Amino acid sequence: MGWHHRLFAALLPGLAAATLTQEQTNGNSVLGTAAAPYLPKFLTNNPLPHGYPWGTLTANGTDQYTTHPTTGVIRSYDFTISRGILAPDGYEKEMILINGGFPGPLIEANWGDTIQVTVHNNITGPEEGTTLHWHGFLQQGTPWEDGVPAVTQCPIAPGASFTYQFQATLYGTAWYHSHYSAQYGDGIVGPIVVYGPNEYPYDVDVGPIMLSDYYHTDYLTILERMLAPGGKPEVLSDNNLIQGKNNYDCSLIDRAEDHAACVSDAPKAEFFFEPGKVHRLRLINTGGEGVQHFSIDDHVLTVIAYDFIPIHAYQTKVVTLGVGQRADVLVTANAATGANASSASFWMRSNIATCSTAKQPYAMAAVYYSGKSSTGSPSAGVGPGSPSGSPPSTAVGTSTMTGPGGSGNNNIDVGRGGPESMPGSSSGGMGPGGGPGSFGGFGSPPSTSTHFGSGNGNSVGGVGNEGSSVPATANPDKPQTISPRPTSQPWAAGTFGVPDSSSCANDDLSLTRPLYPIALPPPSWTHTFDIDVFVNASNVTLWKFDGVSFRGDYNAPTLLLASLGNSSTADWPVEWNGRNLYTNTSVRMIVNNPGPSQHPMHLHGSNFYVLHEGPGQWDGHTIINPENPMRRDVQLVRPNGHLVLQFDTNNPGVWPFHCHIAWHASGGFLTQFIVQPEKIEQMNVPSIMAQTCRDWAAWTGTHIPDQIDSGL
Ligand SMILES: [Cu+2]
Repeated sequence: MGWHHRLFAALLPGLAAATLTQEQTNGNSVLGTAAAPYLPKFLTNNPLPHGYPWGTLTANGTDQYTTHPTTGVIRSYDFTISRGILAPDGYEKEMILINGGFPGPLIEANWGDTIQVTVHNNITGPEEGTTLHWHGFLQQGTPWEDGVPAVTQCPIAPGASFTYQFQATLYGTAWYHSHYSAQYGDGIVGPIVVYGPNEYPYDVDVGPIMLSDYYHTDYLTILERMLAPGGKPEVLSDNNLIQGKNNYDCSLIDRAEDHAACVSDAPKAEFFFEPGKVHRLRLINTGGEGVQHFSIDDHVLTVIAYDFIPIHAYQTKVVTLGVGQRADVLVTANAATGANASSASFWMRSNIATCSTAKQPYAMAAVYYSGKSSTGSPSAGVGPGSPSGSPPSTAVGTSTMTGPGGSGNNNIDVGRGGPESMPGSSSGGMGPGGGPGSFGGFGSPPSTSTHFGSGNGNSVGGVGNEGSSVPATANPDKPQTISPRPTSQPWAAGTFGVPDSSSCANDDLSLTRPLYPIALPPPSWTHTFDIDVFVNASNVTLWKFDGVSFRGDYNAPTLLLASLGNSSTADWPVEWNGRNLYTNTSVRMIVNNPGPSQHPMHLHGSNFYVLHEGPGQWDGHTIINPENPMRRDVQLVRPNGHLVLQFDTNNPGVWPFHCHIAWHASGGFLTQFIVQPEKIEQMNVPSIMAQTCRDWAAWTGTHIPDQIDSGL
């Protein structure tokens, strides 16, 4: 219990019904606040042949599976994973955090760079193993870097470190998460952006926007209840977050059972648009179960990529994302024009009302047209020109991007830090050396900074500005920084309007075509994978996939066994649910879902082709766009429906294929493929993999790991 101190007691002594600071809600993360920077078009500390890290390669002219740049640049990150207490939605939760923040740090790289992340497992009180999985990365030639315990590695033992290193051969938007049990539900998640060529121009990269259902109960307790005799396989989420933020009505808590501290007025996330400009938003469903329906009031979304696949752009009012899926969308800030546009604001929404087991399915965040240069606190009039603060509300965004060198022409040479650092935007931007945390323009009344705390470097800019206007009673819609808060209405008013699309499937496959076309090859093997839920002899409800309920052995990673020549699945325990694909070239998978819940199906090591999806059973021959079928790494199979996928078995390794709902994977919903076993045997597996297993074996020699689930 040493780590188990109370956040509010420690940080908010005697404070009643106050607004929480960013440090209290999200720790060291600044995502979803004014302090989060816009992203550049690419990182410039690279070789730049022909002006770009990727030279002359293009999105629509490059087969990314065979051609990618190799820059030789290594992007290094250092992650320390440890327990901590935060209140992302106002409810105090014991979490497991990366570098003290939720969400975890943003990883950035250019296409062709090598990403290197050293992970220190400092989880104590109690100790646990961990691994990190780099979702969407193909790990060609480095299958042991995939971060799946019991498959590609032994867990990183408590006190030990492990350095992942892999190349970004695809580009776009992705994320990382712990793949150890359902551990990422306690906070081990973060975004990844890989910059690459764009077919569709934009002005401002708003960066990752993480959409996530959220559970007040720690993952291990959830699993213990779910996997108890007589337990139910469905888990109800408590809230829905955008960028790890939302608020929660603490009066909903059953105080007879739950004594956690809770403040109802936790701030929502905030994003900043520039009037008239085109913005790129990188949406990621980082949740445990929920299907997110994302929209922005009064703004049409142009989808330009799904997962790591650039597609022919199409427009929609709502984007549907199952767990693990990403969408890159362009949004033009044209819903308010004229002199007052820069004071306009709108709600961003993400709903999990119709396809998910959610107690509170509505996530909202504020979008301000004030731009970023005025971020800190627009109503306080920040900026070099107003060091002592202008009268409240007069300076909102007026200084934003009015210079001749605004973000409209930054297609080529945007440096780190984004548009506000552009030469030419100095009329409104921070001066040289002036980050959002360094200005002194707190022009608001003295009371604003009383709860701000001294020396809180994370709660930069606007966080301090709102305290003055916090009403005595909590306002659940109150944003963190700025007034006026949005008053916009959802696209179709009413509970089940457009933002609550009743679809539990992804958008129509005929709408989505990859920019670089690849025709569907003939399958060398076709197999039907049935989804089944059953009650075992101990009265525990589990999942079966392809006839088996998976359970892995942390001490015997299958990839490492295969590298030693043990790839005969007949010799493996049945519950490893392994399948050797031998010399297959392309495997077709028909997934049948006879149940009432959707499942986001995720394949490691390859992007699959999506051949067909729909209700009931496949007719056995209809394929959507066979000359250029959609490719992805996650695709929803709808309730009482089918999904037909196919992947080329050209990446040697052992690759899981599973439902990405954390609770379903824990319940055994996973299979694994051995791809090109003879090539695996020829690979030189780094000796650190064996050492990691020795460290894990040593730790488990004196500790009994609490593997109550499948392990994944
Ligand atoms: Cu599932």
